[in-house]
Amino acid sequence: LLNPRAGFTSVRLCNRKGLQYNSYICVTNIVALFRPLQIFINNEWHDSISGKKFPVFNPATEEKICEVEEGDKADVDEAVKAARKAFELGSTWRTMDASERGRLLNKLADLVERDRLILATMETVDGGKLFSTAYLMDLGACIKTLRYCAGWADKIHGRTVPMDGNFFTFTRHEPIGVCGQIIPWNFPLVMLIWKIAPALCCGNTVVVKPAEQTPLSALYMGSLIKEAGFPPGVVNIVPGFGPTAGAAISHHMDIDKVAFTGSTEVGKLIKEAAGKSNLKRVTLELGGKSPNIIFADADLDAAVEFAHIGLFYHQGQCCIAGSRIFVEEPIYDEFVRRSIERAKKYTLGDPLKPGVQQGPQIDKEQFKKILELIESGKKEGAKLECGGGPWGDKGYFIQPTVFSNVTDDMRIAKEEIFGPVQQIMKFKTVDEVIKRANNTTYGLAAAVFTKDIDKALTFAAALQAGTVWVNCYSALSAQCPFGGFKMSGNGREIVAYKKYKLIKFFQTSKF
Ligand SMILES: *[C@@H]1O[C@H](CO)[C@@H](O)[C@H](O)[C@H]1NC(C)=O
Ligand SMILES: *[C@@H]1O[C@H](CO)[C@@H](O)[C@H](O)[C@H]1NC(C)=O
Ligand SMILES: CC(=O)N[C@H]1CO[C@H](CO)[C@@H](O)[C@@H]1O
Repeated sequence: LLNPRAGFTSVRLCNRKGLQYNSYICVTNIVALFRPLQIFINNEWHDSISGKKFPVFNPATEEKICEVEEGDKADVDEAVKAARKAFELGSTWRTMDASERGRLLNKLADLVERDRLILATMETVDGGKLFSTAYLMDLGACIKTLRYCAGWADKIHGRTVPMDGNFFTFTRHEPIGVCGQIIPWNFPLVMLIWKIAPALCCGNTVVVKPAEQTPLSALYMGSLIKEAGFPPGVVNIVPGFGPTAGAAISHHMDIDKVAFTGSTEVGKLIKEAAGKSNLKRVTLELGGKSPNIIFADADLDAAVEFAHIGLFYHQGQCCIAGSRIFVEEPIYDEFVRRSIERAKKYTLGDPLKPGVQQGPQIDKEQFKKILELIESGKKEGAKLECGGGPWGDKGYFIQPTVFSNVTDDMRIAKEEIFGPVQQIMKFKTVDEVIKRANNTTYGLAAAVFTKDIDKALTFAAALQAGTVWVNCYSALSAQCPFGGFKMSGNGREIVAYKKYKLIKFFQTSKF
């Protein structure tokens, strides 16, 4: 793949411990990396039944990278058939030792590690993610999550229950069955692994639909899954669109569980489809408008930096983005001043290039939506401190933007922006800020910055969110389940995909 005649760029990466990686990325011959481009069913590559394909674009250049086979209902049906067959009692997968499932997941982790450079390059070219972030953070998280779940495979234990009467009861933990998994475009590979690894470690089979914006790394994973030695049909990957392939998965009568990461609007459609079809189990990880509360006694340098990263990471395209920053009155002006200074430091550009700190938004639709919300902020009376418009003459770049003087009723304080746009609000009392922080339909994450442990614990209890960070933001790891409250979804990611039955024995005598 690394053809020496093609143009290379040398990239030096540094992680927080100062370790350096020297890597070479082929930039002119990049399209050659993107193989295969078909639907993956039964460990084989297929064209779409309809004959349709769809284009995939590089958001930094707006250029078409390649075309991918477009799966819809007919292809999902084939994938489900393969997954069902692989899940049958007596199949290779069902009779495999649990420790062997763990070994396969570890083998897959090894292959992802081997091809880390290729996968990180795909995430960058296809999804606009900074190469250094993709290589270190995204691929790092993928490998760790695969290994974490590999370790779980042979440690899925049940319980014994001291039931009244002459009964002995134990639980038998089993895989759920065929699982449909619908992946978002903001973390294409991490979200894919977060979904397939906890399903596979328990012995489920899966039908995965990557986002139409970012299907390439998922398809590459298909080739690694086959190489690792997973039996045919255990993992099936159907690239396509939400209203066709995604809807086919959520309505399918032979899918036992659907897991989705994406918007609250689509999450509602999926839950409805599950209800109207076979009442399949549903796990949803949806939008957020997470509050980040900064008290005057906080370490100001740390609070400014975490609030900044908590919002601007990956161009603001994170469901956990801390997009409502409440700052206590005495430090408000200083916090705003430092936040503007921080946001102005960016170098925007092609995310493959070394030194670039901010890449493009994913596509034109998101780009336009973000600019429209920025306009609404200006109109509704927020103070635009910096940024506020597009950047460059091609690609979907938006200047890092900071709004101060934001009030709770403004659209930028209520709607998920999913872009590099920071909202800073002022508060005076503890009671007031708890009410305001919770006054949203979302409940994904929240943070509080204070040196007062009593305040920290009060907020940890009062904030309605699936994760509450204290004096930090965005801390995530394979060991911690992830998910939200309220309209940010239900269920948790990186938890075993299993169900259990109670098995009750009658004993004629009691001891
Ligand atoms: C802040 O907003 C209020 C109205 O919400 C307005 O009266 C005031 O002038 C604004 N201040 C600044 C500095 O923009
Ligand atoms: C909640 O927000 C709405 C506007 O979105 C506002 O009318 C209401 O007063 C707020 N409630 C509290 C307790 O802040
Ligand atoms: C909208 C909402 O959920 N508001 C809640 C926020 O938190 C306070 C205090 O915990 C509740 O009383 C509100 O109902």
